Amino acid sequence: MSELKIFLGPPGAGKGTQAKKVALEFGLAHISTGDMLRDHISNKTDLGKIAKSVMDEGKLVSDDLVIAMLVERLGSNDCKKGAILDGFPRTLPQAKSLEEIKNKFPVSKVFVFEVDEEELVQRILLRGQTSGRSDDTEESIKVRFEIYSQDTEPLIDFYNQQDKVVKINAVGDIDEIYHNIAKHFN
Ligand code: B4P
Repeated sequence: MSELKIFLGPPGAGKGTQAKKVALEFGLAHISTGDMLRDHISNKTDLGKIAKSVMDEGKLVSDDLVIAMLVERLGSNDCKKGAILDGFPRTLPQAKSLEEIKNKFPVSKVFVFEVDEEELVQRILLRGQTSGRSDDTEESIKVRFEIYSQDTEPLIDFYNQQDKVVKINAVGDIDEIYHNIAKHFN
């Protein structure tokens, strides 16, 4: 069985920053649906063409497309030792899609990144100055926050009911946050 660990939190909470470090240290696959979609956009695939405008507006790419992309990715060899899901699931249907494959890929823990909104806006606008990410704009950030509270935040309850949630204070020193996460891995 290949256990999945989910990194869940608002846009700019540092899920990607921490997922990269943890995956490297513990030899797990790092699956960022945001990075995968951005690769599709750069490679001008059919999926990339659909995703581009949706992502620029700060909205979510449709569940069907993202779930199919994720399930295909889990079939890769590097996921056999387990994977960190960075930015998936973001909706209840996406979470339920993981329930359907739980015999092979059980979710063992869900790390919920907590950061206040003011800090998040500052981080994303700062990233926007260097990343070239076309969704790091004030307009898009507003939509992304709304969607997070409407579609993604309810997942915290969903996983709380399964007793899988680990809350992480994701403000402060990146290495300190990393250690608080890493102590839950073995
Ligand atoms: P993502 O790529 O997941 O983008 P994100 O939520 O903004 O990033 P993250 O929280 O990983 O922040 P990061 O580590 O970079 O999604 C982008 C878009 O893709 C979505 O809006 C959606 O359209 C689409 N998408 C993705 N997954 C989807 C899904 N499952 N379903 C449908 N659509 C989907 O950190 C942010 C910044 O903060 C960085 O600049 C970092 O350097 C900085 N930072 C990190 N930790 C810090 C700290 N402790 N202190 C100060 N700064 C810090």
